[in-house]
Amino acid sequence: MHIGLTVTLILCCALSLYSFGKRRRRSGYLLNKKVGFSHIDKKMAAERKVADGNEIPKVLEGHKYPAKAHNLKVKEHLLTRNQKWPAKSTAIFIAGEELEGVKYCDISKEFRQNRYFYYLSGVNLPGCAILFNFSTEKLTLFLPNVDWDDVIWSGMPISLEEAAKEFDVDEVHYTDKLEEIFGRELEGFTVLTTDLDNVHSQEISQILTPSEEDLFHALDESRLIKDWYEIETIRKACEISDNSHLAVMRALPIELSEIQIQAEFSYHATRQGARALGYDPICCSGPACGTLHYVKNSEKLAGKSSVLIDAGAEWRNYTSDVTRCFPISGKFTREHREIYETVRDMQNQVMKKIKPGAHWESLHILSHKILIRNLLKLGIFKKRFSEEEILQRRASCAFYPHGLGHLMGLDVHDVGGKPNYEDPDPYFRYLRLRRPLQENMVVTNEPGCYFNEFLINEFLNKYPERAEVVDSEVLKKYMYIGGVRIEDDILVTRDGCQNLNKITSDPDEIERIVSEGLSKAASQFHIVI
Ligand SMILES: *[C@@H]1O[C@H](CO)[C@@H](O)[C@H](O)[C@H]1NC(C)=O
Ligand SMILES: CC(=O)N[C@H]1CO[C@H](CO)[C@@H](O)[C@@H]1O
Ligand SMILES: [Mn+2]
Repeated sequence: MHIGLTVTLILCCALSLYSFGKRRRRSGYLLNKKVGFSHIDKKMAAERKVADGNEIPKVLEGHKYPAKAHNLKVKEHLLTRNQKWPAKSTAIFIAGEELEGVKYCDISKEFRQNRYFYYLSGVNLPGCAILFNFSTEKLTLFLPNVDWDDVIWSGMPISLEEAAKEFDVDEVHYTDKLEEIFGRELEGFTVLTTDLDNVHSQEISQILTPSEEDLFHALDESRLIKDWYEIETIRKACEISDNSHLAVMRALPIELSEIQIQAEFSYHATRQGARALGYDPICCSGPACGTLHYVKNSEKLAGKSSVLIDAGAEWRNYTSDVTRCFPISGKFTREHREIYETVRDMQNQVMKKIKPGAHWESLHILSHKILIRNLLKLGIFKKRFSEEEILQRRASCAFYPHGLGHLMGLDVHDVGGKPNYEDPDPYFRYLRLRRPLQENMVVTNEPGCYFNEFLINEFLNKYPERAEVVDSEVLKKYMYIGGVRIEDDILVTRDGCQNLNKITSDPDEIERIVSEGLSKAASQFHIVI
């Protein structure tokens, strides 16, 4: 195991023991073999802290979302990229998302703020716009005009004064001031914008320069490297996910189907203040675990042995992205355990190599090599072929067709990764991060190993030179597992990395957690039905 991780585990363990007597623990469980799960469980039952849905991490208290700093970063990237944009006459403008109605009725679709807009403003309200003047470095927020009909139903909107206090901006106006300000104060300016989708004034549309590649480049390069505020926000999202994954693992008596796994996760995430999940959760069992983006979540667990859940809470618009696998019976079957250990080996070996300067492509290939080494040991790959030979033939992509991981932040697959989905090499086609790591990137480390008829046909059987290296008799024995993926969110630090997730991936520990849960009656869980 990674040194940093071990130290964190030991530290947290010591801290939590200390706090039993002194005060309540702040966050969820950090599980450690030496303490023993039952011991923690009993203690926790007696002293359990009830989640506070409004809690914010201490470090973030009293701080605004750093919108101004984000605008300055974008400005710097833009000016460095292209001399064409002089600071004295360039500005950026983005109109944020609006509430969108559902056809033929009077409810709205769930609001999801434009991530570029949020990055530059920290504002989650619909119908706003933001203007940043490179010359004065003044950041102006425009709130939607007050719609008095709307006040009847929704109450008073935020006032100009309140908005100026809440957000990190220099000035706040209503949108009815937009044309005047554009006409009077931006003469001779190039005003760059991402798109004109929510710009309703003809006059303003004509002034704006949409879709400029340099602007997207600057925005993406800025979002690529997270500042301390973003890191702490992501850390909170991760903590919520850790607790929710733990809840799922220990609630099998009330999880009879995949949808109830999803229910358990969402319920616990919401209780802790996550107003949304970062993406549709993938909850699968048995052979369905082999479908990479399975979102049906509709099968029963009965008769299966494996579960895979890939779900991440979103907190203040920053997401987490975590995958765990466990045995439904509380005990891994032999094959399931073998594949689990294989994937864990892949993840651990990669973890040791994550640091600034490391090439993600090389780490991705490293994870393939470890997969091949393990599948050779299991006899799935025939022993007369060398590791290098199997790699050259691209045979392992039949079991591990996706990338090692991706950037994560405001979006689950965050911007700036420079993927090439046209890459003819199947090892790299789905790799979403194609550049060296830098300090304060947040990436997922999520290797996997799958047994899926479609993948096997597509990536193996269509290529005789690949099919040749696989022992199909041995392979058959593993099909029922479907697949295993282990995924954690990793912060690249100055000289290494930090795992932002604390939920255990140790198979013994997982067996213990699942078994503890199974030893309870359904009536011991908080359910009415
Ligand atoms: C932008 O900067 C220019 C030049 O300094 C200034 O004249 C103008 O008033 C500013 N406009 C806005 C909207 O901040
Ligand atoms: C879905 C979600 O978490 N949205 C949040 C985005 O950020 C704002 C402000 O920080 C929150 O109010 C939203 O709930
Ligand atoms: Mn992921």
